[in-house]
Amino acid sequence: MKHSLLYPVNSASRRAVSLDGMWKFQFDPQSTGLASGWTKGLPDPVSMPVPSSFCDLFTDKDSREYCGDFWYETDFFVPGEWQGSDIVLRFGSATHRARVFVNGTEVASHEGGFLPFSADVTDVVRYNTRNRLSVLLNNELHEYTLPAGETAVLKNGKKVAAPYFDFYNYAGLQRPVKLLCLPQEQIVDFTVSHRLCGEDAEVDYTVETNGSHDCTVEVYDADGRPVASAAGRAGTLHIAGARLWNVHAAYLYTFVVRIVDGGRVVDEYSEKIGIRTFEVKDGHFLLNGKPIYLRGFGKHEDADLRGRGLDLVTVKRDFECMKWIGANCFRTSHYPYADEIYQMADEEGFLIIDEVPAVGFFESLMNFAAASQGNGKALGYFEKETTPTLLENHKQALTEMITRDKNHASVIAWSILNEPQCTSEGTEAYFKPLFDLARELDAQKRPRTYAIIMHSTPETSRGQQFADFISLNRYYGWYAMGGNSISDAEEAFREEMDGWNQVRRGRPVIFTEYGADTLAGEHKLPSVMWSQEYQNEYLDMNHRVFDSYDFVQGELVWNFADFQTTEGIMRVNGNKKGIFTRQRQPKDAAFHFRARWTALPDDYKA
Ligand code: GCB
Repeated sequence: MKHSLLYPVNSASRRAVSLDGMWKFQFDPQSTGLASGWTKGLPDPVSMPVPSSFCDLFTDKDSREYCGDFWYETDFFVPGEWQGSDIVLRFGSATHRARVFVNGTEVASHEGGFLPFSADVTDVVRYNTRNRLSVLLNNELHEYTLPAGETAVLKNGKKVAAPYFDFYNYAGLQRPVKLLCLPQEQIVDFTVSHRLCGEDAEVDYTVETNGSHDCTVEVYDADGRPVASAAGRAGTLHIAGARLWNVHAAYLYTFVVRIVDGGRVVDEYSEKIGIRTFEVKDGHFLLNGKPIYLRGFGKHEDADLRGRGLDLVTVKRDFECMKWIGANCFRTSHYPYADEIYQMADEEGFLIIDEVPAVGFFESLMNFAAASQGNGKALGYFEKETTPTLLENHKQALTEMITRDKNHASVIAWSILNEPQCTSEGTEAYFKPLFDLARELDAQKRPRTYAIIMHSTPETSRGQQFADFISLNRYYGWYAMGGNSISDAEEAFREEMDGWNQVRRGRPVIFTEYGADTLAGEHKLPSVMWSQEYQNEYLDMNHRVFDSYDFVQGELVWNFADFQTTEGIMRVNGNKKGIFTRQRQPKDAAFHFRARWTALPDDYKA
């Protein structure tokens, strides 16, 4: 049976219990735990909070940098009154891959560290008593996994992660874990797409179940008043005088989906959904038919101590900072974020470009930097022996992301890769099936894009033809022609933009990255690179270029906040391109952006 990616809810027929808290944890460097019976109990565990990355909690370097197999363990109670129902464990994610055991029996495995999966444990749990849950995780990187990298072995025998990407390889149970009790006949999936008809809206829906009984859907407004209903597994809901979901003015309806057997409710699931349309038309993004200029950030799930662990305090602060600065959009660079972040974006009226963890697809080591310098290394990535495996993993992650996120009003586009090698022969054969798959899976037919690296130009990119809008990562004035050469940078930038205008075929262009590393507190007059003053000069130059091309329809600066990376000569304890510090306090540039973004009209360049 297809595993449901529906968000866990409590309802007349469903129970969801959080298993978050302090678990047990142990490294397994020789990968002998399974054979040694660790599913019967970890021999020498330490305590470990869930959700969190494990890395930054330790005080020794070997533990922080640990790469290989590691175990989490807890126990959970299953009430006797749940007998006869389906008992399911739901992991918000497990990075990067996991095998799950209950009372010693393997119940699930999953590849990919940024999307949910579940395990049906009905046949292995014991009722009215505690059950042991053991999870064997692994955080190694390979050239055929998402994200991509290598696993090296030091002379002392320890494995180390060598990411092909510029963020720390945080791992662990980084998102909530839940125990679910579901009816045997259950709703597996629910999908909506919207049409506006004058003052009204029509919502086409489909319900997928694992049984044969009929379904109903009811829609309630924010005050709990019923506004529409329909019966059947597919149909159309007519909402008279619909209140539309909008940027910074979100409005959410509650959709209640039921499986019914005569008058009996077999299963009930509910979801808050905003009604809106989004499309690319005549060189513009149209939200509910009106032009919208995108402004905001590339982000990371990244914070002190918890690493990539979901932390609602950080999530709340991030949204407050984004509202304060006048942003309306962010990209989930470079992986799908926790469910709860999309729910918050739905509530707050933010637009999301949702990105699958396809990052590091370049043939070189510190590849995001090497590649942008065109340093002569072989660049082909999609012509390898491992490419078919990579493509299968990529399709799986894309399918899971779209299945999970398709009903969010906040999600306006799919980003299918970040900075892939896209100039060599294998590009078309690799890209086409993925772009086709995204179109096929998404009932709302959201536009598809991918973030194009500096090295791929209008003349050389073989991938851009597939994108519904063009997304550029550009660092003129930072990685190229920085500091006193910034006037050359501007000239070269404009030349490239003229080139994109030649090939864009009416499509809008946005910047999914531009930015300059800046140390909070570093000042210098006149400016030098890394100072607050240079960050502002760099931004002024970039914005001058954006403002002079009408086809530029969005600017997402890199990055919302400083974030952790692997140590090395390119980074000072992390990437410092944040407009906010890692502690979410403003650098000077934050005030610069606030002045610009709060003054730009929503329909700038309409
Ligand atoms: C990029 C990458 C991003 C890096 C950024 C940088 O092009 O997409 O992951 O962090 O550049 O700061 O170099």
